[in-house]
Amino acid sequence: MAILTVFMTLCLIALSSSGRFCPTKWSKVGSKCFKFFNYELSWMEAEKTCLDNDANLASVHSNKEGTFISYLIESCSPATDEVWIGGYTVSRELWLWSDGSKMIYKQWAKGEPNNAKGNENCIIMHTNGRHDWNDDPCTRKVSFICAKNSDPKLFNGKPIY
Ligand code: MAN
Ligand code: CA
Repeated sequence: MAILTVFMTLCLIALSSSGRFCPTKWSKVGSKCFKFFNYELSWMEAEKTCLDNDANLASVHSNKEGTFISYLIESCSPATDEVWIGGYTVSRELWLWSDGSKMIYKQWAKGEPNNAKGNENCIIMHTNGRHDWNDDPCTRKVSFICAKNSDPKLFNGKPIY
């Protein structure tokens, strides 16, 4: 019995470090784990909360990821219609992802990004049947979605020696 328990524990450790699973309360799509945080923070505070969870605000690289995030939020909180994702800019010439990945796929809503208030340097994603983006002031308090790699060996830019 004891041997079986040890074997099963080792097996579980091997499987979870192989990236087959996400931690409890995180949902897996492809190689990534997502978690919706159902309270409102500024973009910066939201990113800090993701970092505290070994994650970043979510980067979105495909229609599939956008649709999934929108669906996840809708099922957790139907009243939520926008969330922070990890997109931001410093110069307005270049949009960046806080996890360091390259922003190639873009899903701007019609007329966006418009920098309407002159300081719209962070990206919110509309939810509730949509998953298009708007640039908005980073100081706005909005709920948010964090993401991390399901395989800890691929963890967000952290070197492996
Ligand atoms: C508000 C803000 C802007 C956005 C417009 C779209 O003014 O959320 O960021 O561009 O609405 O109408
Ligand atoms: Ca805008």
